Amino acid sequence: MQDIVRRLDTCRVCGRDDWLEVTSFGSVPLANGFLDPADLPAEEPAYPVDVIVCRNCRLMAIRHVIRPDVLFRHYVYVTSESDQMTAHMRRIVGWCTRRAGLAPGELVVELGSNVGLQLALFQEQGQRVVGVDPAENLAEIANARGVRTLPEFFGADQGRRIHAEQGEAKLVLGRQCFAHIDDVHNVLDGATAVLAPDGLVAIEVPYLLDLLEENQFDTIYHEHLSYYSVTTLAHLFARHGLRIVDVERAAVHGGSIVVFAAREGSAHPARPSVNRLLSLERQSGLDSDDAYLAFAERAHQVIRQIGDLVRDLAGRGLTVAGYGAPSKGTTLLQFCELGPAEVRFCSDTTSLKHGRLLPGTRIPCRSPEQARDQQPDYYLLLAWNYADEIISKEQDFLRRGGKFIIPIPQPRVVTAEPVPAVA
Ligand code: JHZ
Ligand code: ZN
Repeated sequence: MQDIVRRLDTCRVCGRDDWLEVTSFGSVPLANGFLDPADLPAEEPAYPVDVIVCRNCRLMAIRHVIRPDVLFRHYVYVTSESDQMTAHMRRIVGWCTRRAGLAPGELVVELGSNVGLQLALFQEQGQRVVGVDPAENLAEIANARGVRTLPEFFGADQGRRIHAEQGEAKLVLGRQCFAHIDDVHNVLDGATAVLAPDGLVAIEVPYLLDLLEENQFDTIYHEHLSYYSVTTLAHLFARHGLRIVDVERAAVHGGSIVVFAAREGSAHPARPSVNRLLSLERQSGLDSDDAYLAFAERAHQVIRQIGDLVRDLAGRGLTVAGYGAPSKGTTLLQFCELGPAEVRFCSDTTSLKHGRLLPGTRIPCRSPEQARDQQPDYYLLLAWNYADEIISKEQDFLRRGGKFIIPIPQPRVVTAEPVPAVA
């Protein structure tokens, strides 16, 4: 059996080994390694979170790569059915349909398709779909809802097999999974094996520029192997005969990009968005070391500020709980060294997490119904990417005097809007 962790020595995009060592966030257990209180390990394995940047292609990455089956064969992250995510998934269908000229009966292949919510929307408008997702528990749910899903890691073999069985795909989509992939060349070989000559590859990743500018240090954990800019993706795609023809920015997951790529020789024209973002990245200094080093400094400062704020509140006898138990939240709590003494519990809507303890910190995770009986003075908003939606649905909590702490870009407290005085 292969070791659980490997060191990234050469860049997974360009193959060079000229790394800038940006920072280390220490060693922590895996962000989605929720624990069963009836079967607690004496010790949880912890792995370093060390951030590096390739000086050649500017890929930002973490040094320690966990074997993918350990992370993804059984997975607790289920695509959110929140209003924001549902609207985004509908927008994705519109963007892809227009750009790829998708007609009924044509094939859409999605990698990392989770429980099949995105593909179901393509199916609704008449496309044939195949999902590929290594999480056996999630593929089963997708198949049960009628979205054909192979419980596998997508790669060259899968691309060729789908092509042989289903013909060419007009669209190969990968939403929020590409940053999890170590052997990106194998995955792009799979994509080009099944892609129609005039088809499009659409990849959605969290945007490196947003991560750096918004101090999103908590999105750096073992599942996220790579942190991409358009510059680096263009470099990567070019190695596979693909060129980026368009980019959309989207607010999901704290700021993401959806990059559309076509075959070199195809007729898809490149839209102005591509050059616009490439120059924005240059202007923002992504091609220099400073942008990354300055981010690291800010990140450590924010980690200290969040820890101090929460410890101070808990020390004054106020109760604090986590709102959401996202991967980035379990990460944030670990980096800030906050445990059950400071954060009593986390409330989360995902049933797979209920009754479990958060990895590392061992803070209990409860359902929102259970949490309602013991509302804290402060909710630390760990699912900050859903801040607007959550704050608007938790107006009662705020009206009763409850407060939210939004941790990034800098921790700030949100209270109820003062009620305007009646004249
Ligand atoms: P959410 C996941 O990150 C993991 P996470 C993964 N590695 C990745 O790359 C990104 O997604 C894209 C809960 N919640 O979506 C549900 C509430 O409790 O930000 C979720 O557990 N109440 C694949 O895990 C969590 O918050 C609510 O009202 O950081 C949000 O997790 C809402 C809206 C959410 O993903
Ligand atoms: Zn590189």
